[in-house]
Amino acid sequence: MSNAKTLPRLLVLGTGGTIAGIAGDALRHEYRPGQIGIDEWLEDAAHLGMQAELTGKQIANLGSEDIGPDVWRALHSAISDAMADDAVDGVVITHGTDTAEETAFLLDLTLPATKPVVMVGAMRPADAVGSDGMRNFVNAVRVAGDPEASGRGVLVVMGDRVLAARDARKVRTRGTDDAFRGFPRGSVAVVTPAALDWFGKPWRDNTSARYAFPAEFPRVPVLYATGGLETWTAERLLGDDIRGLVVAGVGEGNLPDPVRQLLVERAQAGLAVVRASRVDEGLVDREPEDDANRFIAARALNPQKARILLMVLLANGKGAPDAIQSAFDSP
Ligand code: DAS
Repeated sequence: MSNAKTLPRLLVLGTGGTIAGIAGDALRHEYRPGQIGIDEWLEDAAHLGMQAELTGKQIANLGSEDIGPDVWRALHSAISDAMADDAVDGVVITHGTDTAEETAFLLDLTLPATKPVVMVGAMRPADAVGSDGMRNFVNAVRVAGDPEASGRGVLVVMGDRVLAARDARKVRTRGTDDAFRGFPRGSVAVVTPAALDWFGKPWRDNTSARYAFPAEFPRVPVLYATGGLETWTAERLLGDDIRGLVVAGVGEGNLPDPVRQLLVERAQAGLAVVRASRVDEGLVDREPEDDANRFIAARALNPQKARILLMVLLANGKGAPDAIQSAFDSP
């Protein structure tokens, strides 16, 4: 991190999303994500007087619903280089909100925590009435420029809140100040363009990544449980080529018994099965039958982030239930 006299030097990686989107008119008739390039964005931001030196790099310009392994890999590579570059003090990633929690968590698992990495998005396009993107971006720059932001893994800045990647969730499809929440831990800081207040000390000291970035992402589908769920739905997912399965269970990760029995057979034959919950703030703890069933409890991770963690674990050769469970247990 540069000393107090010089401005922090931040790499800004653009991937698209609504923050780089345009509405076309106040009624959002022609809304399209990923229309503004990162260099244009930084030019628009230059007059705001942010206390940082910003360098842009366009990684992609997509709605985040279209972001997957290719963009994840490009982001991971660019941030890994930045982590090793003494001329870079921190990284900001502009990203769509729809899958921000998945990208942020994947990077949190596969990067060292030695420099600030801050993801930021927007709920309204840049030209919409009441657009939130530039405020969120200025907040993200303030966070990424603070040495205190190191040692916290990847952070997500939305709506004046700073969330840890493991906790961050998009909880509303509309609205700007409460679209993202942290679960089970709430905000780890509050931020405005004028002030940044941390709650508590950094919690990560790993100078190297906890897991290697997957060379290939194993196939891990999510089975969404509903009332009256029948086994045929699960059977469609249980192809021979899948390595794991995440259940978005009803309640605390529950399933109709015939479906549960089908998954028990596959789990006992070696498939990694994680019980998560479709309930928004749903904690899923181990139950006595999990040992015999060879199931794993997702604890505080929602289904989409449980899938990210399970893919990373399987790609890193951690397929035994107890190794998987301890990774889900440790924040
Ligand atoms: N267009 C969606 C996305 O890119 C929404 C957004 O960014 O807010 O995630």
